[in-house]
Amino acid sequence: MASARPHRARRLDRRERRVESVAAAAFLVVAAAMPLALGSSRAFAPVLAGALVAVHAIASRVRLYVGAGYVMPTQLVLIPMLFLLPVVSVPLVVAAGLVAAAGFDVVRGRAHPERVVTGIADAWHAIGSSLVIMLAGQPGAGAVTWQVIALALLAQSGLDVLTAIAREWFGRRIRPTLHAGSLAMAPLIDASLTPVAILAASAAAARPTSVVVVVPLLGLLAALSADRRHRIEDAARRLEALRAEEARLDRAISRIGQTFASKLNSTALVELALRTAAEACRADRGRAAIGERVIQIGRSDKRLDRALFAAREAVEAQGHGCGASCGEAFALGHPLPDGTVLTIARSGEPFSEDDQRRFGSLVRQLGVAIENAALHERLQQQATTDELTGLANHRRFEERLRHEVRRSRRSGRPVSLVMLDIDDFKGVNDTYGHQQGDRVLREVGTAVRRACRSTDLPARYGGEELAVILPDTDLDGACVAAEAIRRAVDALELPLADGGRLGVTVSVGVGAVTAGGDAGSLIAAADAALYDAKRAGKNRVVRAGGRGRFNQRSPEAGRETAPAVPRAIEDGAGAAAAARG
Ligand code: GH3
Ligand code: MG
Ligand code: MG
Repeated sequence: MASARPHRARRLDRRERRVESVAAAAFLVVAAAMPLALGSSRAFAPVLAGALVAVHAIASRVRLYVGAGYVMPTQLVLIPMLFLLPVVSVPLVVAAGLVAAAGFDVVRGRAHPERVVTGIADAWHAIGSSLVIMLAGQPGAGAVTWQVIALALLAQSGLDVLTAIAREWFGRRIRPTLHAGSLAMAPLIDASLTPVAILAASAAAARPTSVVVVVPLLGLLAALSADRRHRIEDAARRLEALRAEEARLDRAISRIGQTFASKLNSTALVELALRTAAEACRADRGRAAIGERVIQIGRSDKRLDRALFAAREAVEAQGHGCGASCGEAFALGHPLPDGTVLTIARSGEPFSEDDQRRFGSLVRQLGVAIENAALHERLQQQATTDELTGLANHRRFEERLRHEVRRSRRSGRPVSLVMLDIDDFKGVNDTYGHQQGDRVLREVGTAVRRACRSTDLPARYGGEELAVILPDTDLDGACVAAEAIRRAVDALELPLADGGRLGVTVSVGVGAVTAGGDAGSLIAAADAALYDAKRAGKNRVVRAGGRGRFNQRSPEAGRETAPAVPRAIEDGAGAAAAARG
């Protein structure tokens, strides 16, 4: 009969192996004891037994999949065995058929030799029906009553279900409810095959070779079972594809998350778009050139790269998204509004229209995202930059100063502040006009920026007052930097409308964060030093606190008493002060 066994493609573990070995050994003991203890009136025909073993082996290779397991239509052979062979030998002959089928798989390398042991244990059911037929007096197929057949079926199914439950429970801790489907189906299939099997047995009683009549039926069942298996495998493959699709979607969603986190930088956006497009369209490589910058994803491959290049050329020639190929490499390209072309490529299979549509839509959305990013960057820039000087504005200055002071408090590293004010700037406005005043402010801003390190932050504090934050710089270092700034401004010679040139100076106050100090007190200290520099005669650097405050003077004595009006520099006359107007 059918052994109602769960499908088992894998190797047995230790526990299962033990349980299967015990089940097989117990079967062999019982099956071998039966002929010895009970004897038989029928003679054993080796050729017929061999033929039945072969047909049983064929039948046990046909698997009718039900529930979580399968059922084998071996009932078609078991019944003829019961009426043609000595009944006491039937369990061993059935086991031989099962072992032959398993051995065939083992020889072909499709099963582990342990499958032979489970094959023997699968023969338990045959003991049930054999005992019933024997107790009924071993009637022939033509003489058997339906009551005997029903009883034999019941004993066979009972034993089969019991051993199946026991083996699964002890071997794998699988509850009977989990394989109830195949457990219930096995007796039903056996019962429905029994009438045909009895007819085959009756025919074989007259002519033993007639037993092969069951073979075409087995063929039909095998074909149906193979078709069912293919359908199941097909569904499993589709499920697998759906899972892969789902995983791709997950990855795409996580990319969108990265986009949110990417601070809307256009290069990062293009790279994310390429990766997402490659994922969505199953491409192996992607490329985009933004100005001098080339963004590439995937492994470098000459053929794919040629296809990418061809796609870019095609897009540039036609002005819209299109595909190109190079042998077995296929590429898609699509332009951004600024003319940048994004391309993706894969080998083996051309891109579908769906791929083209998806890629085009992604690149269009990327275009919008890049425009937004540029706008965002511009607004960000505007919000933090002083328009006239191009330096950081007051807001950014305050934020950065607070940040640096907090950092300094945590790390113990110093931070200094330089504040500078253009000397006699009112005079510049009054003498040369407001526009010239703006020009001076701009040039002073540029000179200050150039004199700073990249880690410093020069800012317009307000009016004609500038400031520089110097992270990781102590008061001494900041005074050196301040002096360099003062000199840089002092060296400026700004062209005037009349061909002359204008000199400009700044007074500088320097402060540094002291223990427990905050941004406000740092500004106050630097501002006070700046005030001192003004009072001391301008065009000089004064440090906050310390000995007498006035500790960095302009080296030029003439500057000690700077004029209250701007200096117009006479050609070749150096720093001679000559006020105009
Ligand atoms: P001191 O050496 O004491 O600093 O003298 P000062 O003339 O520079 O001082 P004061 O603060 O009296 O004058 C500052 C002037 O700077 C007043 C204001 O009109 C001018 N100013 C402020 N912001 C701008 C600007 O953006 N452009 C121009 N052209 N002038 C400005
Ligand atoms: Mg001033
Ligand atoms: Mg001022």
